[in-house]
Amino acid sequence: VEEEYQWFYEGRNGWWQYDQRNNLELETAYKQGKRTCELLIAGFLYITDFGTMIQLRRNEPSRRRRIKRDLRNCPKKGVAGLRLN
Ligand code: V3L
Repeated sequence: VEEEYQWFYEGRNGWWQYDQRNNLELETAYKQGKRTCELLIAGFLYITDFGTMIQLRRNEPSRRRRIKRDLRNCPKKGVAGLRLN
């Protein structure tokens, strides 16, 4: 059964859906009540903070993006950099 909610990170003028693996990592940590979750994205470690709802690159924290948990079918640019259409 597909989950109703999904995790997104901010792009220019819109939101990108996290890929399936990272989404599962985030959703599991979130439901466990963890404050943060570490993700490996294209070879870089990122920290997502559920308090601030920010993703940042661990060794370059100025690289930061807002994140959100929203309905799966909300408006989005695509999935993990792969555009819709
Ligand atoms: N999942 C996949 N790729 C990511 C993620 C993530 N959670 N976070 C960052 N990147 P930074 P527009 C994004 C990619 O934050 O046109 C989009 O997926 C990020 O990709 O500085 O601005 C698009 O592919 C970027 O290429 O560490 O909306 C692309 O930006 C790179 O990691 C353009 O999107 C550095 O991000």
